[in-house]
Formats: sequence, structure tokens, C-alpha cells
Amino acid sequence: MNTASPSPAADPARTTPPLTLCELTDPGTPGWESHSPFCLKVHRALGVAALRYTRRHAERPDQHRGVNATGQVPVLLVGDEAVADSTAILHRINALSGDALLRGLDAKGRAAAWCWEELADTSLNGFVVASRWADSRNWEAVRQAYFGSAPAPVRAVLGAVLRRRVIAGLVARDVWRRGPEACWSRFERLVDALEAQAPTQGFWLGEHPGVADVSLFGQLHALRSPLSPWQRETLAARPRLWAWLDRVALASRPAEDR
Ligand SMILES: N[C@@H](CCC(=O)N[C@@H](CS)C(=O)NCC(=O)O)C(=O)O
Repeated sequence: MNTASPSPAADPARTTPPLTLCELTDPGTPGWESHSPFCLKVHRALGVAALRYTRRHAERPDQHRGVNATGQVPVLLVGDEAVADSTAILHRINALSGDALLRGLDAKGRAAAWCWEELADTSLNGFVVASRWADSRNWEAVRQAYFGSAPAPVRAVLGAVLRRRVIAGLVARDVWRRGPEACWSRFERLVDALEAQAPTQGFWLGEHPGVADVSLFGQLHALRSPLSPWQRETLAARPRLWAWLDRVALASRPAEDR
């Protein structure tokens, strides 16, 4: 029997400074801590790393400008230090948790993990933004979810102004330049490629959930939210990918829910 007590380094709860995730208001949809795919990614990374944290909410990303001059979320406060940008946050969570997000990976596996993370943050994120702001099938539900608490005239004007601005950004990113049909057929092709890559058991790069899983999950789980039924159905039609998403959802629950 091993009677040795765990060393302080083996117990992240003893050595980690208090962690606070600065993010948007919880939408109250069971299974989705946030409408933001980048905040979802960080919630799930903290879950995989089994790190406890508190949450600081705001209605808009720029209300956290005090801790992040870019006005974006998520921001993780590590003690008094603000770590902005989900990629930097994942690196920090990994360091704080003794490599929990890259467990079992050799140098090539680690490189692959960060490549998948980049694909999720750039390519997949374009489809999340398009599904919310550009896809007219989803816009009413999205407007209600994002601006529902604002007075009706503000909701109408602000929603329309921001929508125009976000769509212009999607055109500039080459996501929406050729219109909806081209965008969604590109999405289906990418999702088919992910279905072919999805593991039938375990996680994206092996036995343990990590950087690739939480990053792909953040964007794909956002796309399977009730805000975008067509995108959800498109994912549901890919059984391996869908089953892997469910495994990640379970493996990345917050430490206190385990
Ligand atoms: N590269 C950033 C992107 C974060 C991001 O785009 N966050 C969105 C919410 S999902 C945001 O804050 N948008 C407001 C803005 O860009 O002004 C990351 O990985 O954290």
C-alpha cells in the first residue's frame, strides 16, 4: 500500500493561485456554459485539467476591458495576472496543471494538437460566426439570445448595425464572400473531413482529452447549440464526430461536477 502523502506539486489545488474566468453571461442553456466558443473552450480546458475557478460575467466583451485592452473574452485571471486570448490561456492552464492538456503526446503529437487548435480557432470559428450573424435562418433566435434583455428599439437598431458590421468582417475573412450556399457547402466538406478523422474511441489524439479536443469542441459544440438548428443537424448526421463530441462533453465537465 502506498501511504506517502501527495507532494504539493502533485496537487494543483494547493499550488495554483485563484483562477477567475472573465466571460459573458451564462446563457442558461444546459450543456453550454457560454454562447462564446472561445469561452466554452477555456471552460472545458479547465475541466480537463481539473482546476477549480470562479466566473466573472459581463453583458458585453468590452466590459472586461479593464483586464484586456483588446476588449475580447475570454480572459483568465491567474491571481492578479490577466491572461488574455484562449490560446495563451490554454498554454497557461497546461503549465499550471503539470501538462494535463498534452498528456501522453510526443513532440509530433504536441505539434498536431496546436495545429488542430489553430484550425478550430480560425476556420471553424468562421462558421460559428456565420451561423449566428449571417445565416438568416438563425438570426431571430440569435438576436433574441444576444439582445433580448435590451429595450425593443435598442435591440432592433443595435442588432442590425452590429450584424452588418460582423457580416462585412466575414466577407473580409473569405467566409461569406461567395454567399450562403458556398459557405455552407464548404462547411459540409470540412465536417466530412473531420468525420473521417474522428476517433471511434478515446480522444482526438489518443487516450486522453487535451488541447485538440477542447479547441475543436468549443467551436463544434457552439455549432450544435439550439441557436443554429441546420448546423446542429449537419453535425448530427456525422455519427463518429457526434459521439466524440459527447465523450469530450463528459470528460471536460467542471471539476466540482465530477
Ligand atoms: N483570439 C481570441 C478570440 C476571442 C474572441 O473572438 N472572442 C469574442 C467572443 S466569442 C469577442 O470577444 N468578441 C468581441 C470583439 O472581438 O470585439 C481568443 O482565442 O480568445
